[in-house]
Amino acid sequence: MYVDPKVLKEESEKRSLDKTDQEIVQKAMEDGLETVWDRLEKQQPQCGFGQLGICCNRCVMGPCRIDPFGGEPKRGVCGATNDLITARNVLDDLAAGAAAHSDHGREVIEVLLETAEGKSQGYKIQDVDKLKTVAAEYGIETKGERKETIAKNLALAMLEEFGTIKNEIQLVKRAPQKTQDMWKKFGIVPRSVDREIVEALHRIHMGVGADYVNILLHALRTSLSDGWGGSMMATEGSDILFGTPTPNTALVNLGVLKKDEVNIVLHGHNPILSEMIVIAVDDAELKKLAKEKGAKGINLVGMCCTGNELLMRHGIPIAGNMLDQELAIATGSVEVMVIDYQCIFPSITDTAKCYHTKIVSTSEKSKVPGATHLEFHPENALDTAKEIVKLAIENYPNRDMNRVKIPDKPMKLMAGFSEEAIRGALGGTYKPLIDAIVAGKIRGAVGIVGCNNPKVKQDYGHITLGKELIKRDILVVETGCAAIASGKAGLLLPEAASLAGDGLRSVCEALKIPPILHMGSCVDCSRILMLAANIAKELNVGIEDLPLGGAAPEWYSQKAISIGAYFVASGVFTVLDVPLKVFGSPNVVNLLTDGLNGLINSAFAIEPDPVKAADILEEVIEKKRKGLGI
Ligand code: BF8
Repeated sequence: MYVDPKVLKEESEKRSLDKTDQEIVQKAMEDGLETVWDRLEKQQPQCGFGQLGICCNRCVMGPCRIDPFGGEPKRGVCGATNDLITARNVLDDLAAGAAAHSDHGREVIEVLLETAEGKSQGYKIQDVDKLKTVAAEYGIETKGERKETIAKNLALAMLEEFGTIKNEIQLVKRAPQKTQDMWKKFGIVPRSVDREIVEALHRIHMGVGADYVNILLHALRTSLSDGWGGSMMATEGSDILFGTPTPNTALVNLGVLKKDEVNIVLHGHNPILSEMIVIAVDDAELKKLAKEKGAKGINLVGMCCTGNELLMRHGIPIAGNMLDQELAIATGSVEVMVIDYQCIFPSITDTAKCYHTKIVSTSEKSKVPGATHLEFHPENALDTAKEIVKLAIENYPNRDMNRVKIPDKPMKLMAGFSEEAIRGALGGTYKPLIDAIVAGKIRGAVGIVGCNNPKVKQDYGHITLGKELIKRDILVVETGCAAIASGKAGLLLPEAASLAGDGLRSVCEALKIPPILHMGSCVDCSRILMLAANIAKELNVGIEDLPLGGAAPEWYSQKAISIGAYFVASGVFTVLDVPLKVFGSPNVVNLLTDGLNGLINSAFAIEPDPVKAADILEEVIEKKRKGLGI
């Protein structure tokens, strides 16, 4: 389809910051492919009541909406006010996000159990040290026990964390005592993962309480059950099964796809699927089959957070972040995109139809019309993984080479900075980092996390904020699509230290590390919590006392609300650049951005401009430094 080159250029530059992405945005437009940006445009203008959080579609007396200018209607049919409707909507979104992370965590622990019992296929317990450390936290005997026995007992204890009468999640005890005391004082210690999520759904039902503050306090408790519960178990269980990440180098952007190899893109979240595909592509017979079909080899690349999992542990190349899923297909070079769940566009099979790409869905929870469904179960995981790889190889001859366009410059990056790896690089203690912070070489640290959102130019928020912070000698740690954005922009390389202030640069140069550290997938925000907790414990303070901040510059997902909330509830001041849907309730806005300070010494800010967001974060960090007397 002919599109004016000027329009192509302007539109692609409006949609994405990265040159390689822009190249494929242009190809997608020329191919006449409908993408997320087109769909966003077709939705304009979006519902103002929805954006303000004051529409309620919870029961069939409604749907209701409140007049945002103070006129009528002031209440829904049931009598709910703008404050209540907004707070319930926030809790609803947050609970969905916490559920998504935690259900992913549960599946990892179930595989750990089946592996311990010898019932799974292809999995092994790889980090025995971590297995023993975590088991000891649960009071499980490790001395002289077989690793399988320890793993079984640990998996059973962790499954207990999901929905029982235990009444307190074990891993919450990893937080500094002062932070735990604060949670106790305000009644937000999470009791179990499922309990908080179910109670959240109960509380948003019509007629269950009308106090927006009480609802939002439960939102904090639910988020803590994710951060210190479901997500943390996902991270720990995955490390035990697949290894705790250590620093490595790899490649990123759509240029990791190959012109002459079978390209398989792994998209979604859970490493229990992607790790098996990693093993399968190494199979000698499948490699031979690929050659027979005319390909030089099999090229496995990641996307979104399952891509981050593979990148962190194996240095497997990553094709991009959330807004790259359609663009990867638009290169015309993808034989199979394997999906599990979360962040996968429901229209992805329609996108694939424009090329030869097959979408393979693998989770019983996440079926997509038009996809080939090869359901993944731990008992025959490797067989299924091989079947998927074979399908991709057999699809290679269907590729139309005339429609292939792959950017030719993948970017190098460094990843693999687990909390253990960072501590290890510092000599087993955070003292050198603390000394650098006390000396003012590093003013503090900020966790930039979360997604892409087509309402923001792809990667612009992440990159602008990241660069602003490092320039101000603030160390940045990242997860999720934020980290992939930084990778594409070359900020995850030690050389990027040249963009940092003098103090941070000198530290990065001495340690040969980038000024922005990739700490993993979204569930690995739990690694950021552990980093903060362990530093706080060395200083004998609470997390809320540390010169730290959080930011989600391009978030879109309910999961990001949960992450933001558990950062704030854990004492990390957090800036959201894309507004939460709360502005229809000044009371809710005040509570989240100010009132929480009085309760938990931390709060949210909402600031769409990433430079101004950096100003806010710097101010908070300097205030916390003052509080610590440094
Ligand atoms: O799992 S992949 S779009 S939701 S940041 Fe955001 Fe990206 Fe999704 Fe977190 Ni990860």
